[in-house]
Amino acid sequence: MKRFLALVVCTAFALPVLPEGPAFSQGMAAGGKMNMDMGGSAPTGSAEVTAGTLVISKAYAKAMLPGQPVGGAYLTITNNGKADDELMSVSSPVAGAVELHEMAMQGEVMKMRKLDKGIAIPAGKSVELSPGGLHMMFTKVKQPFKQGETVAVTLTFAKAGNVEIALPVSGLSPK
Ligand SMILES: [Cu+2]
Repeated sequence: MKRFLALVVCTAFALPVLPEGPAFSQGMAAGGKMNMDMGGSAPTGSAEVTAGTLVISKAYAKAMLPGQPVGGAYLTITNNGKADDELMSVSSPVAGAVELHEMAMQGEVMKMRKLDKGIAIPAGKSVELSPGGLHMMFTKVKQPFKQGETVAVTLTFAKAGNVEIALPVSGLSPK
């Protein structure tokens, strides 16, 4: 049941149910197939923060459509230390909740799930949250994210503790 709910939330995020508009046809193909910005690099203006042995880079949030209650954000975490860390949770004053999600193609279908555990950040490794893969999902967003704004988030790590970062909001379809 929990997984089903998470799937519904993700679908709402991926398929904003809105009157037909230009943004609608851009991201989506018919049949619920997703055309996300696979392998794209982070938009310019993305944020970078150092916290102990962690470097957080390429951090940004995606602009949201009017009325869309769910938003996504991405970043890369590099662990230059000798000890593993873990991104345990994320919070933001502008969202009811921020969940850690995973997305992967299974054949032609994009499957999403909420991660019950955090995201491991192994020593000496980089972990990328990016469109089409791991991501942060903001739910119950009060005001849809607009390009040019920033979104404040607090990342909570097992070892590095709380790290605050302001995510610049990129355009709806950064290409
Ligand atoms: Cu999601």
